[in-house]
Amino acid sequence: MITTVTLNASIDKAYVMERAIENGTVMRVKEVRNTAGGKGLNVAKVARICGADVQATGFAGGFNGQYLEDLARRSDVETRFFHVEGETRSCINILDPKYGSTEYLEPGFDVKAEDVDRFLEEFPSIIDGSSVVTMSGSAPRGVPADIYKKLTGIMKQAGIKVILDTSGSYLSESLSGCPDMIKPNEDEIEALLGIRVNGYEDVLRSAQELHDTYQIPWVVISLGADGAVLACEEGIFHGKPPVLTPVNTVGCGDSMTGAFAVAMERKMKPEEALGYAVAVSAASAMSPLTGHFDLAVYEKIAGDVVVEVCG
Ligand code: TA6
Repeated sequence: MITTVTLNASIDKAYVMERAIENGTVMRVKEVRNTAGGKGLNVAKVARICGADVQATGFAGGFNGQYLEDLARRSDVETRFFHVEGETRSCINILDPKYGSTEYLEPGFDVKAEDVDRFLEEFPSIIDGSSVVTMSGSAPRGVPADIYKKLTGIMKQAGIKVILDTSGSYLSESLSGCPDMIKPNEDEIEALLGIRVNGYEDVLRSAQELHDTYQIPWVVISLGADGAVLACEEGIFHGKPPVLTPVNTVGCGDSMTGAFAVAMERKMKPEEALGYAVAVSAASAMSPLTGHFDLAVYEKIAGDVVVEVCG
């Protein structure tokens, strides 16, 4: 079973607009799509479509929290959220013909120190039976920056594989906990290493440096339409999808994380895992729904994904 951790879960609301948004005016939304969101829920939904057994945990609250869990269960994802005071946030993704996707991410509720402590106490039983745990996205106010490092320590003790996809101090404070995989994007690499990433060679060098410095087995750098680079013990690989015209790229990084979790659970070799994750992520870009892909679209794309040896 794969468990996904979403400390700052969200009701993701996609607004499909008839025409370009005009600030300062009244805009009528053509279609609203509500999905269980927050990066970890997108990871969970995609891992489920890949065929894994999945449960989602994290913090949720209020009526929105109940709605979030109901939405997750409608995607066949079991839920074991830790309920706190306050209402689970919403994240708005406005899709319009001129600007594409514009996201408004609410900060979420405040979490009390005692709730963080109780979640840590319950965490070993929550993840019991999991082979892989993913931890994704931001954390609500009140959650300490080293939370992911603490959670990683619990999982390492239980012999469970850990995939971490976050940013800022939540990422930098967690690397010494040595997760099995991280998936920073180029901006997160620059913040982590204090450098400018100018071009492909810098991406390869940064991935290798993070792998060597922190002994993280799989360092994945997502490159959007150019796929992703993976630095690991076996070398550096680049997985490239075919050229596509995306429908909705929000959550594609989360889809990649979900596919890597499935690949890890199925004990795929690095190159196979990279090709699989790049194909799933590309297929999710062809879906109007966040954290979703069509298996038939994946089948069409998978054969055209190229995995190159870079080093
Ligand atoms: O990656 C897309 C997304 O998961 C959206 O669906 C929205 O939930 C947002 O990211 C949340 O990001 P955060 O970093 O605040 O967890």
